[in-house]
Amino acid sequence: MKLLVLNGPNLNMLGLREPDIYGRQDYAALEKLIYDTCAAEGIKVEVFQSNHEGALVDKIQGAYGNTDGIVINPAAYTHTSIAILDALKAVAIPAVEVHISDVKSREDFRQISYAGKACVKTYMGLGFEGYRRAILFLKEYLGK
Ligand code: CA2
Repeated sequence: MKLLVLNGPNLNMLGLREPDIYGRQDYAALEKLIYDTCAAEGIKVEVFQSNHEGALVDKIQGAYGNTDGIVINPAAYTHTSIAILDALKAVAIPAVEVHISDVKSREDFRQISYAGKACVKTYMGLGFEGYRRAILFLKEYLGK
């Protein structure tokens, strides 16, 4: 079983600012949690972060035919990117949306999730734990 974990713009800045919203741990700690979770579950994983919408679209397209599931936190592109939604629909790989913060209780402009429309499940407001839950969910969902 192979998963792709995608993180969108500014998530590489984790731990540097806004700790009340995103916590104190940095991006390297998030990557470690993902790699450790997947190793413990016998899952192959690629983790990719980009500040560029097209790079995320390219990565989703590149997963076609070689990846069983996608975990995606599109960050701000969640609320704007029909391109990421279309890419997820195009590859039709089961995807789970993750948000570190509780987006539902934040600003109006964060209330729409385009990527979420192509996802089988969403975890939000659980901090980094949301990524671990998403990985475990996909393992169960994919029956592997
Ligand atoms: O809660 C989430 O995971 C978000 O996807 C994070 C995005 C935000 O635009 C979404 O609405 C919700 C923002 C990521 C920016 O991360 C930062 C990290 C450190 C300092 C400032 C921002």
